[in-house]
Amino acid sequence: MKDILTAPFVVEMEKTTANMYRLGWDERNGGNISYLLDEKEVGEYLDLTKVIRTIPLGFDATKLKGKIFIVTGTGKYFKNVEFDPETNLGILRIADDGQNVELLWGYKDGGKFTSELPAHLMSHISRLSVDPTNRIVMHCHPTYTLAMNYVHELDEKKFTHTLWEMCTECIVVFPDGIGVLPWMLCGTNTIGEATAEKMKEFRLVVWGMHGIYGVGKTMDEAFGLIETVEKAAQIYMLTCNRPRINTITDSQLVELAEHFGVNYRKDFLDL
Ligand code: 2HA
Ligand code: ZN
Repeated sequence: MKDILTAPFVVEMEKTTANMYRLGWDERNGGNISYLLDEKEVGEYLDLTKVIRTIPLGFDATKLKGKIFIVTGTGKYFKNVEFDPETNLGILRIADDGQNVELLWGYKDGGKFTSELPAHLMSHISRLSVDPTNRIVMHCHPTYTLAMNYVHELDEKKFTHTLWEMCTECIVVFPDGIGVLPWMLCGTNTIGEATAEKMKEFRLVVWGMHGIYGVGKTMDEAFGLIETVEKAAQIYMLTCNRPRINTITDSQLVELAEHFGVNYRKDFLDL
């Protein structure tokens, strides 16, 4: 058996959480990541018949039964993951009854998965239904995106359109736009269900006045989506109090989308 601490997916979780922390997206215990793993690959590092603990889920995840995820722990700080992955992360398998998870590694101090696991697993179910290669669900509190939530209408079309105007590459990176939820109580099945509904349509979902979710086939895709939104939101926040002299027009946005061959939300433009 290989050493789990050398597993690429553990190292990737360490590097990503450290990176997000240093970007200021994950203060204190803010943010969470879940990463769908390949069973065969995990089997090289862990005895998959050895379950450390069974933990109740509090919702039905039958559609994911048998699937294995590495997930950040509840109350844990992203800044600490790289120094103590076995306490701050857990590897869990969705039990056959869909009501529990089987802990295979981690949460060493008796801890458990993030409080946002409903939103994560329900989002995995949604994304897998539209993209069977999706693996990552990432949540964080990026500063400018959050700031923008207080001064910009929380409307999907308007929010997306404003961000598309802020950097030339935005419409190419997230042509599918951004789903927006109003402020809702976090850590609940209700916000999980609402997020998952949006995830059928979007790879990015803003939680009003809380943060953002990004998904992808890889850590780079999920991270890159959020990073691009955050950059655009920063430009917006740096310019929104000043007269706008120049902008990227809707016809230029179309030109970009057509040149790069992306399937963009035409209804998010005013043509
Ligand atoms: O886990 O970000 O949404 C901390 C959070 C809750
Ligand atoms: Zn949060």
